[in-house]
Amino acid sequence: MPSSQAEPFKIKMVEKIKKIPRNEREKALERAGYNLFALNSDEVYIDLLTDSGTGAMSDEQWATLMQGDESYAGSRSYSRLKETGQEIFGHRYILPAHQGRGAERVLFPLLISEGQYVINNMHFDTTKAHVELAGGRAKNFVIPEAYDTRNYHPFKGNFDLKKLENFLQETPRDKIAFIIVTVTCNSAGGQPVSLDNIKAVFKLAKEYNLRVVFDAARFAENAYFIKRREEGQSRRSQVEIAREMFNHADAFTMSAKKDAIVNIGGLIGIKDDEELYNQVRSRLVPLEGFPTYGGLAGRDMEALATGLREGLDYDYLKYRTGQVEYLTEKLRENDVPVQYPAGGHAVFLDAAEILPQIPYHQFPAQALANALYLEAGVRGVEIGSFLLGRDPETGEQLKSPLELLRLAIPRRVYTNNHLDVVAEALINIKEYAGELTGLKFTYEPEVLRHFTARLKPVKQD
Ligand code: P70
Repeated sequence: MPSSQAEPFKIKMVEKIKKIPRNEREKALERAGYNLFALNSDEVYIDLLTDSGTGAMSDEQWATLMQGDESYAGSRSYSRLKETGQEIFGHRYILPAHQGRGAERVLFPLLISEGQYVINNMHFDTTKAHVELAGGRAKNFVIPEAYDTRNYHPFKGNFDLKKLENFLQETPRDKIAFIIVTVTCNSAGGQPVSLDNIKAVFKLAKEYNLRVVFDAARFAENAYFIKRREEGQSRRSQVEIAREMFNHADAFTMSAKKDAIVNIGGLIGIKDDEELYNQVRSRLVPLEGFPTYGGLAGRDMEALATGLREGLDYDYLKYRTGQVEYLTEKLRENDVPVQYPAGGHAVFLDAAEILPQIPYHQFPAQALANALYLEAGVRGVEIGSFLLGRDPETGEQLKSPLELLRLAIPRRVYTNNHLDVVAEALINIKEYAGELTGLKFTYEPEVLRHFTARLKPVKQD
């Protein structure tokens, strides 16, 4: 964000943060088994672990919170959420869920039979887990440019349409469950999908009689990028663009903890398929709750309805994406390799380039995450081979095509001064990057190891 542009808000309430001394950070990291998920938040100075549920609500959201209708059935707050959702997304059926993965757990098993493929530009890890839990096989079709961090492409979240079409041609229809479009594409670096690409995927899906489901956590950031980067879209509003995006989806699941700027919440949308809606509603009851609350308090639904609109505000989106761009450009100016161009919610550092001496099976991005914590008390998250895990059949460590350290920026929480601290720390680390070493397991759980594994630096043998 250029310095001439200030935040489109003023601050009414603050939360104290503190940087503990370096020797305490060293002790904390060792105690955490070199896994930043195990740190206490008080041990973190600037927390860029995730942009999920970590945003700052507005005064308006806090005000609507007081109006929550906590009725079990027929809550007024649900009606307001439903009407807001219908208006924004143009989908007839809108149901609440406690968060994104709750929505996935309700919808996916209805659409997947054992052994069927689920196609995505790039699955996010919990989404992949729910596809697999429902018996599906996750396949990614993102364009190859997504894996080339150095070179510009305006829509690195796009599907490789040729590859997708070939796959659809070669694979019997009954072997494919449906197509997911993740907007923006988190694992590729918060990279957007163009409207043209969304339309082409939808058209192909219809030719092959397949449903399209959006994984819509960061839909507003995607709409804004379409406005800014796609030819012929600059004069349209992000609201209009979002509406057109969702017109090319049969359904969506959404973690509202991102672009709807709430601390908890999720949604399921179904465009017009009444039969699917009835099935979803029936499953919602035992899994999430009665359809007019879906695992949320009435007040949560109020904040969510208000947040959906705020997340689509032009000034807000300009500031939001501008802040991510600010850190990205600052790092690029100092030759710190990052996914380029900037994505919507996070800066992704190319750890394979920064730490070429660390092989993938010693997790270069985790080593960089630890170095950043020690240097400045900043917490990021590894998105690479540590997250990817092992081949379920051979037990071999898989090699991720990218070894990224993600620094996710919570919404409306940190100022650019905080981001300057982050940039400075990374520029310092560059000076001694050659001395950093990889990590190995001291405890490796079988499922979702990323969250609870314990590690130690290889040099400590
Ligand atoms: C993140 C969080 C969640 C997510 C998502 C997409 C595209 C569904 C979900 C699930 C998760 C996370 C990762 C690392 C550290 C902390 C948290 N993404 N689809 O930060 O939604 O969390 O509400 O169940 O990105 O990217 P939910």
